Amino acid sequence: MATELSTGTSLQATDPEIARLVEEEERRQRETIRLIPSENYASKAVIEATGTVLTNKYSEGYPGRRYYEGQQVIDPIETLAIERAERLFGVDHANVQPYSGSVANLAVYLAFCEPGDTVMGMALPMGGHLTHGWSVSITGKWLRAVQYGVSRETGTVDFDEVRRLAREERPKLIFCGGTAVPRIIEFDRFAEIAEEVGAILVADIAHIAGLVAGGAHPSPTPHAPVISTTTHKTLRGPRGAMLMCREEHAAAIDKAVFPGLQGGPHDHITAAIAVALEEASRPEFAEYAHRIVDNSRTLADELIRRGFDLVSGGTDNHLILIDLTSKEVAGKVASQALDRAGLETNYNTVPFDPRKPFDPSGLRIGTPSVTTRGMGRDEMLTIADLMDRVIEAARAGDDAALDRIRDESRELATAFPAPGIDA
Ligand code: DSN
Repeated sequence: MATELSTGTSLQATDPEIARLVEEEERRQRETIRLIPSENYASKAVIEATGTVLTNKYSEGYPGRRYYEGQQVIDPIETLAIERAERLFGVDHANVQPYSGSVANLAVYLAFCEPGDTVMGMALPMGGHLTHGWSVSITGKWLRAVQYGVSRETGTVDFDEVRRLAREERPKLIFCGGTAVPRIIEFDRFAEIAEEVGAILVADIAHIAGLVAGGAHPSPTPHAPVISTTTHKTLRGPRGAMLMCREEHAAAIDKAVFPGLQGGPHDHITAAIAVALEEASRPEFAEYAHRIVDNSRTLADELIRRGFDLVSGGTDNHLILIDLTSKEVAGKVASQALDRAGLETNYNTVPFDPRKPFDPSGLRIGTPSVTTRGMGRDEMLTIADLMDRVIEAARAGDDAALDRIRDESRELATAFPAPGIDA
């Protein structure tokens, strides 16, 4: 049955080629079970805000202090976004202008460091982020980055190593958080170490911002003077980022974002961030955040029952990191087979991975998107079953089986409308 697609008639008339591709992506998103833990479905309201005339405006500066005229509407929009962020996360100050999480993190370095200064973060293959000082990133090239990891036994942050490195290296900044961390981030323990060595603790909550907002993960606010986040992952906003901090750091953070790193903010995105923050302040969002974690635990338990080996032995949040070594399938082969079968994941390194980053042992999955679609316990059990069969088919090189599973996953996906697409 044909489904009505949301691409506007103007786009279709002006650029049918792009319109067709957007429609194709819309259909792909509708029919696929999305398990990439950093992705989500923004609401129709958020998507609408991004597609407005606000994209036409320049507004370098901050509300009340701009370098362009005509800010009668932009100022209240940005002020609303700031106030909503401050209220939702209980922080003194928010800056909603960073274009992305990477730029937000760069602004933190610019605010507090000189080139060559020592900083500390979790190593990328251990679950950290490129911008936490990994060697190929500017943050690993222009700063002296010391990297901590997880314990080989538990797969969780090795706080003895964090403390030892911090005492030896005396970093200016310590980043906590990451992109493949399936457990609670213990902000209090990081804060204790940062305080002992005189470092500023930066909590990168990009992955878990929605869980924090909804009370499904402890808040970094009492412990971290600086908080960095993207807005489009569990927080379910548009693609963008925010920096939040204590009052004493507000001027340095603002100056680092603009004029330090960026020019004009993307006002259409600022408006959409404001909408997402309003949505995230509602009781139903808190329920959503808790359901993400419930679903993640159900999926993890079922995968373990089926013989999958999970880093750290399970999950406390939205994310599951699978070490496929025991299944005798490489992460990339598995993720490509899953994609063919209609389950979207990404291959990922696992801690102490003997394989290369472009062909690692792991698979990273998560439940924010499927939870947004309204899936629950029964569907998590079905997804574990589909994944299990896909991995088996991938090992056997059975493409026909993958294509049969594709029909099942399409049926499951389309039974749960995705906000912003089907609404
Ligand atoms: N690319 C993001 C993720 O997938 O986790 C991190 O920046």
